[in-house]
Amino acid sequence: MNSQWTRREVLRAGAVALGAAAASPISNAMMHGGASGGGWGGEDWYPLPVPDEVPANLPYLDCAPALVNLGDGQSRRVLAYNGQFPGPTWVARTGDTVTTTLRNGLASPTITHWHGLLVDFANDGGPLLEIEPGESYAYSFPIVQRAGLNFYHPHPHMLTGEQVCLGLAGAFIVRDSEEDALGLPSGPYEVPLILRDASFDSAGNLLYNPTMSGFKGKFPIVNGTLKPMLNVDRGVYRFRVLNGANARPFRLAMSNGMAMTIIGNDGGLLPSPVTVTEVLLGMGERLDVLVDFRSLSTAQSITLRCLDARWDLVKFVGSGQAGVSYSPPSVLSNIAALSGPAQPTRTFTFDGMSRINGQQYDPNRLDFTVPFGVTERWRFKTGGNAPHPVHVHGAHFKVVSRTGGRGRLYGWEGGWKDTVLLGDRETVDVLIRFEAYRGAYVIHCHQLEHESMGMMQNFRVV
Ligand SMILES: [Cu+2]
Repeated sequence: MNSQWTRREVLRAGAVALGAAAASPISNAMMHGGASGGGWGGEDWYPLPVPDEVPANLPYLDCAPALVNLGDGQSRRVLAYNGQFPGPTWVARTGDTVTTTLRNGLASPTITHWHGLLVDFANDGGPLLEIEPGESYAYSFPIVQRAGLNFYHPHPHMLTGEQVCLGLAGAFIVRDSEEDALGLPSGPYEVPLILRDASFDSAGNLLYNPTMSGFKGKFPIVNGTLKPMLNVDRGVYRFRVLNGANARPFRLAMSNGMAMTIIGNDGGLLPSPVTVTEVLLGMGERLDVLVDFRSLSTAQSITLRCLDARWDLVKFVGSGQAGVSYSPPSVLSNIAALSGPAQPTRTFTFDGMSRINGQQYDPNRLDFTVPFGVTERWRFKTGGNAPHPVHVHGAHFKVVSRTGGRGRLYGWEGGWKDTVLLGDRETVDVLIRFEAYRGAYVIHCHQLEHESMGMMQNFRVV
């Protein structure tokens, strides 16, 4: 074990805070539980910000400590992409070429992975490509997939959980003509909601203090703001929802029980809209959701909640202004069928908190090879310590069955996925075919403490 590994294990073993350089007393609301920490309700709400948008060609993507305001006016220390928390939202189209240079202004190795984007090994930002402090890494890749919401975040060996928790994460939106043709709500009526949780040290800075069940923050944060509120017009909104938490699934519902219409997930549009009153979103998963506020009267408010944490995530307040009407068509996208083997080609058991098929990740070990262009059936199983959101780099997949545990698939798990939630005692089968690139990729648990502790394997598409 070299000294770098030893240092990482030390980092991993204890709480990591970002120092007291920006010392400012934590607010009374925080110290006394406020509304965010203790359940429904609350007093102070702050405007929901929307991250800045950047194009495919961005000269630099800087990772560095920064001071940010989470809405309550305090200056708090985080790790940020280009000084922003969350990082800027990339917006690009199918066929565009993404170019940027990542610059590591952190005190530890990092690399940025484009979760959900189909890119070659050199651009995938996996743990084999990490760079040291002060180094940079040039990315250049075409967008070869359809529209959808993706997720960029660090992926260095054993440090992903810490760096994401301390603030490095952002959204990457791909658009295409198929999506354009639907005429979905846009402009102010299309709003990203990047969900996560957070804890703070005594100076109010972001704190990484995972426990045996992973990092569970005391407060929800949406788009980098505590207790955000959004004034909404009487119309339909399109929310692009990303679960950017380390270890917390969100069970989403509106406070008045109203329906939400899910039109897309990790891999873009669903075949057809799915109407729900609640939806469980695992770490790393995304949703494209329409919410109809046409019946919300002026100054009336409802919230988007996490039922499990008993948190109000975002408060929506009726503006009284007219918005847009929108009803999705019954067919959103013609998604080609994918047929494959009836029996599993490979089985992956997610064991304990740090192993797949009994082994912890070794960056120097190749765990398996996959033939290019061949449809395989992969089976994911676990004996416990779930939820394990299983994420595969290099291809999207179709979820075909879930047995044990919840014992069913959900409508929002249709279409194409890159992350699927594996619950206790569950067995989930997916059909997957690597047809974008040959090369080295990883499969891992997106409970980021599990990943950082070794619940990951290397494979090569050949
Ligand atoms: Cu896991």
